[in-house]
Amino acid sequence: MKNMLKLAVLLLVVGLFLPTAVYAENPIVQTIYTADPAPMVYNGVCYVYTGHDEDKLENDFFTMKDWRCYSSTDMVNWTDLGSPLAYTDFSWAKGDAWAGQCIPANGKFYYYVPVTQRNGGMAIGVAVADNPAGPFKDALGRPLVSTGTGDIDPTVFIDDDGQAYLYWGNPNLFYVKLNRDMISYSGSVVKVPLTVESFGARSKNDRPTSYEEGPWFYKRSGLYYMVFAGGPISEHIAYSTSTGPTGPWKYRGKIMPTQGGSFTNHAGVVDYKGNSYFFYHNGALPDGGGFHRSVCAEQFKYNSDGTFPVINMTSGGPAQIGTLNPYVRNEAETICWESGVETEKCSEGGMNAGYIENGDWIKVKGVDFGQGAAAFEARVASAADGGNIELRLDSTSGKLVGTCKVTGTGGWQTWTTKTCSVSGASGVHDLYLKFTGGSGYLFNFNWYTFTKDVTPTLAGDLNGDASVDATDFALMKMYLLGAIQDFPAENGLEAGDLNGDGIIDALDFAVFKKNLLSGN
Ligand code: FUB
Repeated sequence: MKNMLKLAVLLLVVGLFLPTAVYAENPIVQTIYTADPAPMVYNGVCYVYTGHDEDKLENDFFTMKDWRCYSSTDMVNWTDLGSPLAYTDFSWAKGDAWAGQCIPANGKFYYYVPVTQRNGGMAIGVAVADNPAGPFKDALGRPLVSTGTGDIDPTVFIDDDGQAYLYWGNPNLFYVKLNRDMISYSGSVVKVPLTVESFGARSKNDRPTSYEEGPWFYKRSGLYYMVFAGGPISEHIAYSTSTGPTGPWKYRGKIMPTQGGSFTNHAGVVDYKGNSYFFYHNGALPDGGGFHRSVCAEQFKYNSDGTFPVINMTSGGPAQIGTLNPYVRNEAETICWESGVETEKCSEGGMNAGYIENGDWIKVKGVDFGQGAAAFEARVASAADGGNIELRLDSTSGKLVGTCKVTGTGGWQTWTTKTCSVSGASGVHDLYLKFTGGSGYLFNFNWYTFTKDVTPTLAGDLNGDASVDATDFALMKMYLLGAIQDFPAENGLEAGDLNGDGIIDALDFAVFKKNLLSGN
C-alpha cells in the first residue's frame, strides 16, 4: 500500500495541472482501503465505522476480515482508532466482515455486522462494547438474524419512543423490531414490499425495483429516510421516505449518481455540529476499484422540504470545522492526508504511525499556532537509527519551523520523548510532519504537542499586572533569596531576566532596582 499511496499523492497533486499544489482530502483514509462507511455521532465526536478491503485479494472477490473505526471533531483530520472488531470475534463465522453499523444504547455500543457462517450463508451478528472504539465482543455467541436469504448490510435506528429497528438485506429488504436489550427482537422478520412506487423503477428486469442493498435508516425532522444502494450495477445511491418507521415508503430519487470506479457504493448520513454529511465509498486510491474501495465524505444541505440535493463525489470533501489546537496532545495517527505512512497498534495504547521512511509525511490541516510556538515534543520509538521530524508549514517544502532529531531507542515500541525548538510558526497553517533520514524504516511516532512561545510584554512585570512596581521588586527579592521558585505571572521567569542572559540573578536585581528608581 505504501508505494501506491506515494503515487496517489503525486497524481492528486499534479493531476489537475493546477498552478499551485492543491492536495485532496477525499478519501478520508489513505493508509488502507476502507469501505461501507457507517457514521455515528457520540459525545461531540463524529465516528465512522468502516469495512476494510485487504490489499491482497483472495479469489478475486471482496476480501474483508475486520472492521475499522476513525474519529474526527473537524471533519478533515481523522484519527485512526484501529480495529474494534473482526470476523474472528464471532466463533460461528468463517469470514466476510461486510457492511455494519454501530449505535449507542443502554450506556453501551452495539455493532451489527454481517458475516459468513461456518455452516454457510451470511447472517447478522451483534457485538457490544463499553467504548466507541471497542473492543467489541459477540453479544450472543450465535447470529441475531438469519433468514437464509441475503442477510447483509444491517442498519439500526432508535426512534423517539425508544423502539429500535434493524433493517437489512440484498435482494430483499427486511426489518425486525429490536427489544430494549438491543440483542434480541420481538415478532417475526418482516419483508418490506419492493414496489416501484416505494423504491423506484429499475432500468433492467433482473429485480423488481432499483433497491439493491446497503440500506441506511434514520429520521430527521419527523421524516423517516431509507437511503440505499440502487441498481443495476454499477450502483448509485437513492432514497425513499416515509411518515412512519415501517413504511409505506415513497421513492424520492437518486442522491449520488454512479461514479468513482467501484461497482458498489454504500452510504451513511449524519448531522454533526449543525452540518449534514454524506459518507460513501469509491475506488479513488491507486489500484482502487470494486474490491479496493475508499471511504469519502461530502458536506451537503437538505432542501427546505427535507429532500436531498444531488451529491457528486469530490476529492475536496467537507470544509474544516474550526481549527486544530497544537498545544494539546495530538495523535500522530490524526491525519488529513499522508504519504507513505501506515498505522499499527501501539504498546502505549491506541495506534501509532509506523513504517516511516525517508520522505514520508503527514499533513494535519488548519493548525492554529496563535501567537507562536516555541517548542515541539514528540513521542517516538526506533529499533533502527531514527531520523528527523521536519515541521513545515503549508506544503512538504514549505517554511521549516523546527527539526526534531530522533535517535534509536532499541525497539519499535520502546518509546521516548524528544523535543526541539520551534520558531516562525504563528497563525493558522496546514502542518506537514515530514520524515527524513537514512534508508529503511526510520522510527515510529505515537503523539506530539507544541509549547507556546510566551514572550514577556513588560520586562520586570513579575506578577503580570502590567506595571513594574514595588510588588515586583519584592517578588524578585524573594526569588533570589529562594523563598519562591516562580512568579505568579505565566511569563514571570522570563520577565525577571532583565539583562537577557538566560538566568535570573543579582545582576537582574540591580537592573530592576535602577529601572524602578529611574522610572524606566
Ligand atoms: O463490502 C461488501 C459489500 O459490498 C457490502 O456489504 C455491500 O453494501 C457492498 O458495499
